Amino acid sequence: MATPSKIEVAMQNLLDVFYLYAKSDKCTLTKLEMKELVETELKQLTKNKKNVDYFDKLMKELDFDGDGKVNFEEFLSFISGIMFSCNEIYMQKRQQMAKECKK
Ligand SMILES: [Ca+2]
Repeated sequence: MATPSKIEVAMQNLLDVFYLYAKSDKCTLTKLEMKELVETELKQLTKNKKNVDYFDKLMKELDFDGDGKVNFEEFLSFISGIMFSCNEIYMQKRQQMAKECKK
């Protein structure tokens, strides 16, 4: 069996994390499960956003179909948003490193 690529590993990890926390019905995250996932798996990115209002707002933003839970598609939308923010920070750091190399 071929060694999975980095992106295949990343995709598998996203699936594993989502279903690890989807405990109640095995296919969606309740607000409490989403809160647990964010606080455990994304603690560096959300360390200042642990209040209840943040999760209420987050759930409303993510719950596109209005069922009160986060399905995998909604979860990926959340991850995409975080990835866009990470990319901006990553690009700024790369530009800064490039400037420092030229000195
Ligand atoms: Ca939903």
